[in-house]
Amino acid sequence: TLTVRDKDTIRAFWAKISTHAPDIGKDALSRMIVVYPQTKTYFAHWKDLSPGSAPIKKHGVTVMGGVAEAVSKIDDLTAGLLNLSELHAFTLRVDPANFKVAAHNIMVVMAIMFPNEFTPEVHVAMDKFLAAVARALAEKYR
Ligand code: HNI
Repeated sequence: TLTVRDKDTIRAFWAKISTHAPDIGKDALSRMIVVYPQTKTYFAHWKDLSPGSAPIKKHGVTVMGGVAEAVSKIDDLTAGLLNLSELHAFTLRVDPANFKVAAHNIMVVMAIMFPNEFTPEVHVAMDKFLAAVARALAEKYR
């Protein structure tokens, strides 16, 4: 569970980096598709799946918008992300194992882009937070 301190750490880190969210999303999605090619199947309808392509850039903004929403609903992620969970479960049918993959890629990019801000304390709080987001997104699968 996220402690009060974890939540403060996430909010403070997010406040520092959120203006760069579109770049984080673009790089994280680009990496996810290259390093975990099984995730490509969900985006097969896009014309260009190469790193940094227009649809990747656009969807990076969308996904990080979801992360921003999660930060704002950090006290009740299950309720806060219910609609997003329903969408991924019933409409998109994304294998929930991939939420962990997405979380990992987002953290890798955060660490690269913000080496000084991404301290071990931020790292552990972010790991816990994104795991909680992944659990909340998987809620509607069962
Ligand atoms: Ni995800 C659409 C957020 C992980 C595949 N996704 C969205 C939308 C948001 C979002 C927000 C847009 C919703 C809407 O249209 O109302 N996705 C998130 C978040 C995570 C995540 C916050 C995890 C951190 N999504 C994943 C993963 C996959 C995924 C791991 C597949 C590998 N998502 C999709 C697809 C769409 C999508 C596919 C629709 C895209 C499109 O172009 O139609």
